[in-house]
Amino acid sequence: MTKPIYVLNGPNLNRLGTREPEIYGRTTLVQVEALCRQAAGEWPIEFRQSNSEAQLIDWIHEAVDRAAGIVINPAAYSFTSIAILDALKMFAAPIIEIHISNIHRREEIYQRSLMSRAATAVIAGLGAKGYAVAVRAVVELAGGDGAVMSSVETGRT
Ligand code: DHK
Repeated sequence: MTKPIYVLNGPNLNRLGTREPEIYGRTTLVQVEALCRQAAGEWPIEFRQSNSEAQLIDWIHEAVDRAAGIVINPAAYSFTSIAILDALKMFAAPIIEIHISNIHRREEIYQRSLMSRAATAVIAGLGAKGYAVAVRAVVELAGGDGAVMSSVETGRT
């Protein structure tokens, strides 16, 4: 049985499409889910969103026991939650941290993500399309048809 890829979304992302469209675009979270499922092909996806820090931690614990990889947009918790970082540190398989906006070009408060310490890689600024790239990377790192990624040594120790 192929282990699923968990795609986890943090606070306020349920409002994608209408929330600050000049920063986050018009793509809704439902459309983001469709992009992820298309990019995953046959690979099963668990796609979830919560405004709750505790809920996101519980889902990461669940992923520790049954997932092939994690794609996570922790949203504002990226900059505040050591608890989510600690949960991600328990996960041994690939983790791709994703931000729809390029956080490094934004205000100071958005520039230093704690989560990157646990991530295999970080995608920021590709808009909703970044999710498809992230899912594709996990599929390949987790043993899917790894034409591109197989030669990439993940720096995670
Ligand atoms: C989403 C958020 O909600 C913000 O708090 C982050 C991230 C950026 C995004 O670009 O997807 O700063």
